[in-house]
Amino acid sequence: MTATLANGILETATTPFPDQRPGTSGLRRKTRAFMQPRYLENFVQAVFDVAAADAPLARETLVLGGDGRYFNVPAIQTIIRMAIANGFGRILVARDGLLSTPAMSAVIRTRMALGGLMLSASHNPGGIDADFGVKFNVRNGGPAPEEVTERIYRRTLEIDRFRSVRLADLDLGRESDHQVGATRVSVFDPLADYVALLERLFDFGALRALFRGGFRMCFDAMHAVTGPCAVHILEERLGAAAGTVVRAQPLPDFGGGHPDPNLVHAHALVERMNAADAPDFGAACDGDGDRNLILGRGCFVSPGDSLALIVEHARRIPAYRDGLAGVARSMPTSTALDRVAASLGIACYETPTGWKYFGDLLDAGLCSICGEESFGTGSDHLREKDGLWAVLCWLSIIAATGMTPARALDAHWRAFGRSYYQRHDFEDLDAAAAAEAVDALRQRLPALAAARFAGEAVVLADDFAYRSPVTGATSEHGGIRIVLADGSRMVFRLSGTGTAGATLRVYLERYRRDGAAGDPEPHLAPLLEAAHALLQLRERFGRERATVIT
Ligand code: G16
Repeated sequence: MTATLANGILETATTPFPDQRPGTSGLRRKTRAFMQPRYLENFVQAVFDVAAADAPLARETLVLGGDGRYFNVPAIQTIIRMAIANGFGRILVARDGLLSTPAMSAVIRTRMALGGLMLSASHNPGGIDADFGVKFNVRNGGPAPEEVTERIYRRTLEIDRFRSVRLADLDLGRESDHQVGATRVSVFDPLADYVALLERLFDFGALRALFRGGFRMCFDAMHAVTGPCAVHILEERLGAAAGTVVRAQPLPDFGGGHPDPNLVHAHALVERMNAADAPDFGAACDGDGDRNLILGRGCFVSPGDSLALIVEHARRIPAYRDGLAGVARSMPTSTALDRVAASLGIACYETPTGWKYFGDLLDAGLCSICGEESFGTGSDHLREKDGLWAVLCWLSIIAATGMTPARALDAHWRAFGRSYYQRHDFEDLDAAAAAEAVDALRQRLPALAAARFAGEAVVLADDFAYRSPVTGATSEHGGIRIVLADGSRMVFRLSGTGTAGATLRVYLERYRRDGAAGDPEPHLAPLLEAAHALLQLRERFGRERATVIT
């Protein structure tokens, strides 16, 4: 039932959906779930109610955009009407509704907005039968912290009405300004703030010289949101050859692909980088542009190594010339970063999985660069991970050192040793059975403290808990970790970004001081065997092998 209030605002009665608790990064569900009546509206109204409890919205700006997946534009039009009805002073909508997650963070920070709603399910596929998501970013440009997402969730459980206005769809195809009642709605250029920021961080002149010297790269935009920005920066600004960016046009179904920049889903790029006439450098970004994949000729740079190398060479990049305050990684991420941090004499923080946990460290100036095993790297220039930033870091390292990615990796492993690392994902498990498997392992932790695996004694067996050194906020159940005497680790946790069933992630790391190039698999085999036995993957789920290994 919808009532028209005296001021023309429409108020529609609703009832709660019980499943609107945000996961690792916002609320992700099947597209059809979001398309059912009131589902999107309930969640967005809950976000607005929580925001309004903290600040009068009339003086605030809301940024809106998405990664272009199916349902992006209709959802944006709905949210514009709701944001007007909820009394925002200003709404900034990205042209064509296309905004990457890092660009969203940049715009929030530059325009001093209250925050933004980012419509994306990240690297998950798009389409009416695929995935959709909504993420709320706060004033610092980063994902809402757990305390805020919990308040939003609690609000979704009691919501009984949402607000909207009668308004025709806005033309998002060109930059424009509209006054609707007390709200100014502006359609803005999604590249401007973000590109200007990157230009301040990097030496574009040096990167132009690299391409002028004949350097060749291939960037796979995976038909997702980074395409236009990558063409602009790499081809138009830095002079990379036309056609350097492939699959550049954002499509609602990502061209039928899975916009996840890893060895499995970016296989066309991987094949190209393994071919005889491969370019010097390859990279890809995901659906919303915050993840990155880094490749050299016949060489994959794992996310943990990429993070460690960027930190090792950070002083070669103008923005980090004066050194780093500290660094951070999520707990399951390889400890390669810790060794570089120790050599630089800076702190290395270990946080739960989720970019939101880096926010207060960055805000407090404790951390300059951070990253995760899930192909995310970023710095204090934003409060989100940033795929193109990572690509420009690597181009800067290559330009400054003259090393190929393979040589840079070799030099790194010689200096620091190597963390052989893999993540094994067991997807589409029954959610209750997966939770039970992890619970059963948790119960066994005290006994495991005295066990041995792969010939090494266990030195730590716990369920990761975190306390922010800045705010004191705590977070529990970050993953079960079993650390061995030689520094090897097995970590087990359930993904918080899936939309159906459960994905069990098994992270394996084995450190070798004399580690060198080569496949990590044989080095990790004893840990993999132990992990299978610990979780009884065959007995419980009939699984012999992971669905995806990265
Ligand atoms: C999100 C978060 C990341 C996290 C990743 C995987 O990335 O922002 O911090 O590492 O999910 O989370 P999980 O292991 O719980 O699935 P994105 O790129 O999907 O937004």
